Amino acid sequence: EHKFWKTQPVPQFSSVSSRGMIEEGPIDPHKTPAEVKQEPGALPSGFVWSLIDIKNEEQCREVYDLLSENYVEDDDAMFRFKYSKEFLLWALTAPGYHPDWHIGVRVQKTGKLIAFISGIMIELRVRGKTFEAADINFLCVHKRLRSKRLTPVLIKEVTRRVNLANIWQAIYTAGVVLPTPIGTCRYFHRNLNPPKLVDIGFSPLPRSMTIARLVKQYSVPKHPQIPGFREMVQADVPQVGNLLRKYLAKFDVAQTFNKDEEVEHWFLSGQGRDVDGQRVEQVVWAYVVEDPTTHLITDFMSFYSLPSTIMRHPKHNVLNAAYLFYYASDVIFSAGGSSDDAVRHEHKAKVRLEERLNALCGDILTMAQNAGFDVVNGLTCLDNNMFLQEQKFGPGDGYLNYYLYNWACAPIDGGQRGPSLK
Ligand code: YNC
Ligand code: MG
Repeated sequence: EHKFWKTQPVPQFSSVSSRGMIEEGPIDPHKTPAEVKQEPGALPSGFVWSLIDIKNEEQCREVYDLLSENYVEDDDAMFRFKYSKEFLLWALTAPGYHPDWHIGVRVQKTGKLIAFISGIMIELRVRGKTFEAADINFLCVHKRLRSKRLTPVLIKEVTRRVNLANIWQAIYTAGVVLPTPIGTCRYFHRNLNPPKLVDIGFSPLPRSMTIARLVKQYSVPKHPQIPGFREMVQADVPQVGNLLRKYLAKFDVAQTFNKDEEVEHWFLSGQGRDVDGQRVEQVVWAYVVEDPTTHLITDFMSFYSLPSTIMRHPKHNVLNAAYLFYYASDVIFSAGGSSDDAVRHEHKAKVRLEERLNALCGDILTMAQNAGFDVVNGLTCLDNNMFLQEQKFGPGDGYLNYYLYNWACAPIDGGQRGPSLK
């Protein structure tokens, strides 16, 4: 069982019961980059390592093609993620990224790309400790080469390259259960296009329901309702950065977003500008609320576009899905007070935050609808539980497990961490 994972510095399932009193920190002591193997590991014969320059259009297309055909599918093999080239570029070139953490495997003879794994560098805080970590994503092996133990080779190679940069921790998410999740989030789905979602089998049509009634039930206002709600612009970056850092401080696990450059990258780049007359797909949408009197930014919310291929349908090929991403509000609520006064104060803050997040999410649904999305997906992360049900998101079949590499840590509740790019 878990021939590979049992050799890795991750908590093993058997040690879970003792995690209550865990000392949080590295599982293996850190080495120095000089102690790391300087050569890539061996691949099965006929295959070669190939670093991918994701900024090169042709190479980006190769990764796109590999993922479009071979990446994550749902359990019923109805849908498969279809990340756009623009998304890959956005996700893999965040400030501080290492080009040599974008790792491909090719068939030696033909040059065909048949596997990929990637990491980017982020600053991560887990409870009271902050450190640099690799955020690992887009692990993919071509369907015809599955079950040949290529995955451990890919993971060891990305680990080696991360260690060469003197980084010894990683964070990653996966639908599969491996040793050992720090926590699990569930996917929720907000229907914006009932006729299509019913037609493709994404949403059921309850027997007592008609499409017309579903349409009515899921209709959203044509225009945003919050006074001062508008698209985020460049000049908002410092304020949004401060708001986001403050907001994320209350969660147990979060990327720190210490630099405004990161805020700019994650929320303002990939906004679908025309390049040399060529239309570029928009990846991320970000909005703020500017207080009409003080002109201060009081709230911020974002989503990204991640379509799925609809695998066997005569009429529809693509499900246009938006995913809730980061948000923040200047209403800070975190439970834990002990005095009566503190508890009363917390309760008020909680109610105010619930109101704000519901209003924000409502306007986000409007914007997503206007941008042509069929569905908005969200995880039970951050404070999403405060508004998912009220905004008519329904629970889905999918779960996402969160993992840390080489970091022992007590379990983390779903509502105690940030979203993910999957
Ligand atoms: C997975 N998703 O358990 P054991 S998520 C990690 N993440 O090992 P083989 C996985 N490990 O159990 P296949 C994994 N899926 O024997 C499987 N494994 O110890 C483990 N799917 O390898 C598995 N993308 O090559 C087993 O399996 C071993 O041919 C078996 O390939 C698996 O990006 C896969 O879902 C997932 O492309 C590549 O099925 C393939 O089945 C595929 O024989 C569709 O592998 C796409 C898909 C995964 C998306 C993601 C996060 C990846 C995290 C990797 C771990 C990073 C660790 C930290 C490294 C840096 C450290 C520092 C510092
Ligand atoms: Mg394999």
